[in-house]
Amino acid sequence: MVKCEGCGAQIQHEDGKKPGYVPKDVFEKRKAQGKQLLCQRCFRARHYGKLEPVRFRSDFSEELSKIVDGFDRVVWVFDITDFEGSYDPLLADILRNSEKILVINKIDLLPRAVSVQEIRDWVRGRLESEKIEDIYLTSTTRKYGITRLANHLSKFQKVVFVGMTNVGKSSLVRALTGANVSVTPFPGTTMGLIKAQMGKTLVYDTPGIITDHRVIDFLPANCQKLIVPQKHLSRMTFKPDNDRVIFMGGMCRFDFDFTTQLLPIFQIFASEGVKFHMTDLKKADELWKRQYGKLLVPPCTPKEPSLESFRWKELEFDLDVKNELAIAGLGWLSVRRGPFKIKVKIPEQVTVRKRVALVNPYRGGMRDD
Ligand SMILES: Nc1nc2c(ncn2[C@@H]2O[C@H](COP(=O)(O)OP(=O)(O)OP(=O)(O)O)[C@@H](O)[C@H]2O)c(=O)[nH]1
Ligand SMILES: [Mg+2]
Repeated sequence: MVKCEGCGAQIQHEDGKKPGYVPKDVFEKRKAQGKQLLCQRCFRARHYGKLEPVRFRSDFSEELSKIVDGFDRVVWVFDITDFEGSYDPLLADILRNSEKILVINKIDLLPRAVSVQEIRDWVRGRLESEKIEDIYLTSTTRKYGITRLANHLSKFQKVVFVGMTNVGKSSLVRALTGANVSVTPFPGTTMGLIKAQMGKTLVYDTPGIITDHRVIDFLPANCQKLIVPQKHLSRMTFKPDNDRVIFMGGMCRFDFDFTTQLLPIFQIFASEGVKFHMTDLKKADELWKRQYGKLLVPPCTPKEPSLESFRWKELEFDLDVKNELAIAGLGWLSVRRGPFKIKVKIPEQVTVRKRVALVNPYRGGMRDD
């Protein structure tokens, strides 16, 4: 079986809409020239920055549960900017009995004042019930933590990188092994198991586990690219009155309720592609309808997906200093002055969680960097 060396999909020449497609003549030509064997989708993603949807996006979790015992170590990868979106109980269950280490990736995107130790302690606290051998913090873009991770993994013969889509598994495999696997800002890039080598250690990349509990999971590929943070997280401070409404794009609306004299203050962290908008309660409904997918991004267009296509849930939280409210696949709100009540309106499937603050508001941690 010949596999695409970028995404691991089985190469086929019959159906352009299925994974692994490449026209036979193109494939033979690349092979004869000794070039890397890529499917059309990987080729286009790399050269034109486009990811084409494939009709059959099969879920890898079932296959993973069958093969996971065959590895000496499982490397469970998380994206620190989307911890809620990176944790999936189904995947945790599959990995329950595996010897595993955790890699917390993309730490370059956090404010620099958050120390490595703080991140590590916070993650340990969040995953108290999981049996984890060790935690490694990495940034593939800054080459941070890669050598330490390589040293640890070199003790084993066969390791596998697993996690949700887009957390940076392929970027890590690439950084560790030099293999030219496909890395793109679109979730769902890797389509099959890919074997690479780091010294004597075999390192396997896998397709990400697909979910529908992150905001990005509902967006078409071109919009996902805009909403997945690449180089920076944007951060905005708000001090809303009671009759204000804040939109975090068109797919997340905050309403408030507080009786305290001091107005609450909080910051919202998200990708630069997410557009915030504060408005009066009286104008909010109309603005939402009119600007959804226009001023209020994501989504990137009013129709993909439309406001009417979602079932919306409304959740209420009591927030205070040292709390954050995380919206999976979108960003999080960090309280600087409270207490206050917040109502969140969001598509039914999206995970929203009140959590202990990752970014501590008391520790000069808010300087812009
Ligand atoms: N800022 C930052 N971006 C990163 C880092 N690691 C990966 N990325 C970006 O995250 C996106 C996804 O990376 P991939 O390596 O393709 O993620 P993956 O987990 O293999 O994704 P799937 O194959 O879809 O499951 C790409 O745009 C990467 O450039 C990092 O350490 N910092
Ligand atoms: Mg990948």
